[in-house]
Amino acid sequence: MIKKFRLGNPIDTKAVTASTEIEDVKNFPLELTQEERLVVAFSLDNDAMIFGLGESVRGINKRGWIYESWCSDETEHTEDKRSLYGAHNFIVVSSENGKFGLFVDFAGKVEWDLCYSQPNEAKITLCGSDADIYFIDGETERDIVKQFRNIIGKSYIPPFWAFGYQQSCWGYAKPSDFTTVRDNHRKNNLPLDCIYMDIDYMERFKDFTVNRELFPDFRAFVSDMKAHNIHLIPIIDAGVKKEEGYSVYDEGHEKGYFCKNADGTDFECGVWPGIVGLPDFLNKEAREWFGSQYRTLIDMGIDGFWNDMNEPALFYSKKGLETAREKLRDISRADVDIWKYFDMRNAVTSIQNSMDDYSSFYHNIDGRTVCHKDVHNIYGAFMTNAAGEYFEREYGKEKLLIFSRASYIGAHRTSGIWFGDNYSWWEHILLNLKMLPSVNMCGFLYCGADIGGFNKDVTEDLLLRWLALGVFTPLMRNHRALGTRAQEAYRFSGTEKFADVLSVRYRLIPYIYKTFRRCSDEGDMMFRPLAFDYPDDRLARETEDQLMLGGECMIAPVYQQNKSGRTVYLPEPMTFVKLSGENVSSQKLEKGLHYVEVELNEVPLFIRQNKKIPLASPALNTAELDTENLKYIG
Ligand code: MIG
Repeated sequence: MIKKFRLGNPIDTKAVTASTEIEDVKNFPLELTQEERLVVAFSLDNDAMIFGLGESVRGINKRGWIYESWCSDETEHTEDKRSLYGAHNFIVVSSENGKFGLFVDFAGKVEWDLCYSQPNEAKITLCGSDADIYFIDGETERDIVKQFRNIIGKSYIPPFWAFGYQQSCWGYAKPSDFTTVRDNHRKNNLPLDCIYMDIDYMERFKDFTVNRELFPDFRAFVSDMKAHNIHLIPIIDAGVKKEEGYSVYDEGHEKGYFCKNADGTDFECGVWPGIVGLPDFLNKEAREWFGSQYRTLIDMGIDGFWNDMNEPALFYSKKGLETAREKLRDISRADVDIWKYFDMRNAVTSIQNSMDDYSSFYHNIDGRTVCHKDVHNIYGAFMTNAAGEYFEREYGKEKLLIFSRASYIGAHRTSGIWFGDNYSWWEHILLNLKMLPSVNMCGFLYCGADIGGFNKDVTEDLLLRWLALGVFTPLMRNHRALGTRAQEAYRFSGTEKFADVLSVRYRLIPYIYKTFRRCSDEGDMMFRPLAFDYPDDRLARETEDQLMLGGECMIAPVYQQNKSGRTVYLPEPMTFVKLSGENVSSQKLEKGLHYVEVELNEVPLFIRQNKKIPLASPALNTAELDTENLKYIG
């Protein structure tokens, strides 16, 4: 049962597609304070657990921390943080006394104090007084999620080839960087379907342009890659470079499609291209205009994109920069003591992604002027919807790949997400795992983390262990930052080990794809906490490093260095399978705790009693994958 409550006059976030009757606020089942800020509060038993909040740090059980829904270009995903790139305002509370779901449909900032200030109290504070709040009653966690998914519409399904293995790196620039990656994968029997183009392919970081010095004939280059079954996936950033004669900028400026200052002039800020205008994706006309720009690249043969910097990330605004310079000028006139030194440092660093800036520019939503800070959390989602809606309209469903860094619920219908700038840290394998069920709850099915880690230096064993989790995630992309240690699968001594793990992905694609489609259709989760399937089993409920996958499997990757295996908890008897290249070994295990050994070139998988899953023969890309002749294991 879903109950919808409307407080004030909320902005349409486009999260919910179903029309639900609005209930009298007097019947709201939790404590609700309606002042300048809406506050929802409830108390929890000692045993109660809280699931959800999509892309966030910390555990599968969210209890015991304070989170903020505020799309952020967060460079360090450590447990002290409160926000990451997405704003996913949905939780499920589960205790012996009952279970319910709560969705706060609100475009501004939301603070989730989940037993942080008080051990048994949850307090959700909205930075505003206009919102739709949904309360969902249900028997099980999974059923509550299904009801929620039912009102937000079906999840995006990418093209089939997007389930192949993908290689990315900030820094691939010239054609030979891409052909080298392609050829080295082939030469070493390493499968591959996509190579990403980061900002380096553009002309002076201008969206929808290609650097002609690097790519004199881009169309021919794209088609040559296609002939080798490789899809090139360029990045698109939110900001449009201010440059006279650059048609996208000129048109956006003339038609008034950029976000505005209070005085009606374009708000200007600095990102990779230098000074940019921020397209007003909340303005329908501007949104459609931006969406149609992707055509330039599609006409050259491109069939996939990733949208970046759309929280939006701001390095500085013109005003912020001026204030910083003034402060520095003042400081430079005085003697510098240690406090002045800190002031000096802060003067520069504090202007990035600053609340002052987010509070100072405006959108035009159907003629109504709205301050950015009140709609911040839907900005990136609307950018991606602009693209996704255009693609579907012009090219049909399941034709183009699109995923985004920033997101809000609703964007799950038009795109996927990736989890942003993680580190080459072992603990980030685990964080990757924990986010999967939470984002699935919110409808984001096509998702994954930067495998191997984005920031800092990878090691061979870290990458292999991470890939052994990545073989199960719909988006399986190895990506890293400029200047970090190279991490393509052919860069290490044990290339065959990588071939063993990557071929497991291709063997599993028919199963993963089918499960994915079913979950999109039925509003189900592909990855679930063990707690959802074994609600009466305390050990299962508290398990934070294993997940249920589809209706048949459980996964439990090794995520620590120098381990020959790991301890795993089986809530029921299962078949323990190790997959490696062509090899499959299996062993029946009883319910309970086990230590299982897993080599670096093996992918561990657990199949439930009386269940079977299909395996294909290994292939070097999805085009060559035989999806008909399958062998069943279990
Ligand atoms: O400020 O385009 O998360 O994947 O490689 C960094 C360069 C901008 C952030 C993305 C990352 C991408 C990088 N971008």
